[in-house]
Amino acid sequence: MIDRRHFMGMTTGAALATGFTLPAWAQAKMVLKASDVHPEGYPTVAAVESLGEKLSKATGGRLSVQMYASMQLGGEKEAIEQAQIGAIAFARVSVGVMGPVVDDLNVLNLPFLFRDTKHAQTVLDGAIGQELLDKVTNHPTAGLVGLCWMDAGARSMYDTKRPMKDIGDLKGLKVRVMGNPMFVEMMNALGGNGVAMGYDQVFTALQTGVVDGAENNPPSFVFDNHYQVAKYYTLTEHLIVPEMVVFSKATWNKLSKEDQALLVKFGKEAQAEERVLWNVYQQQALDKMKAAGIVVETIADKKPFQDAVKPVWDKYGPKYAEMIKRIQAVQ
Ligand code: GTR
Repeated sequence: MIDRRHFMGMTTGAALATGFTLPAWAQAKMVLKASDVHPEGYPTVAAVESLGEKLSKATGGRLSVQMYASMQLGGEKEAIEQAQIGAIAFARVSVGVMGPVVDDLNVLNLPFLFRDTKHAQTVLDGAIGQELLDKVTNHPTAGLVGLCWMDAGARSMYDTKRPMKDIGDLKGLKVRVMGNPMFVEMMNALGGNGVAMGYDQVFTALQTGVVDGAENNPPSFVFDNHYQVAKYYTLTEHLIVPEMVVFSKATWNKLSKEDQALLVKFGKEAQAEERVLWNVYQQQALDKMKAAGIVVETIADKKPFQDAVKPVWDKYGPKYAEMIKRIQAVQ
């Protein structure tokens, strides 16, 4: 039986300093802020909001989630930084931008690593997925907890200039990539000019001609409105980059073990929920592209693209050789 008087007047900070975890009834209300670059209704946003509702319910409203969608708090680099200092709790970001923070994740950013999206899902749902989440949590300086994965399909090229029928059509195009040197090198190896830039700047850059194109999955292309300025979409499917929900370690350490366990549980559920929503959104995006008259090119033979990115594999592959082998072995 816990004696309430024992905890009376003890601040959360004091309790932590003495190694105590305050019982649930004595813990302060917390509004956990979450950031996502995508708008309301997008699968990742909806899944984190659903996690928040469950958390509120399970804690009688003591813990809740406030979602800041549509880049209200900036791009993904900003979200990661805000989570690191504890200004926000949840950052839903791409592994593309997490790679430079937690090097072990960069293996997932190798072009054409996964055979298809199903392969990526099986890897992330299994032991490797958990191991890589733990790499985030146990990283000595990242200041983040790897909570769960989110699907993001496959990324393809799009541009404002011309239909891309084969790899030669990429020549000379300035193509925006995520802020990670690996992607700049990938784009240059493919014949384009890779320009790294935050997601929050992409629409304007396409509109003003700062870049000629970008690459992303159909839902991002459509629901973040890039399709209004880039009319040519080419199914290169060169990257299957998963996404993550990372949680601020500064905030995590203020939570009781019970609350942390709730977050882990609801995180896993959010991962599954997002996948279902993703499939629906992916189809909606393709339908919307068609209705908007977007020229969609399919690439029958991806081999020239796969061959072209060999320098990226030569440079980064050896470092991740063991993990690559394990990933490739997953059926
Ligand atoms: C989207 C992804 C975002 C962001 C964006 C980008 O597919 O959902 O997290 O990484 O791509 O290209 O920056």
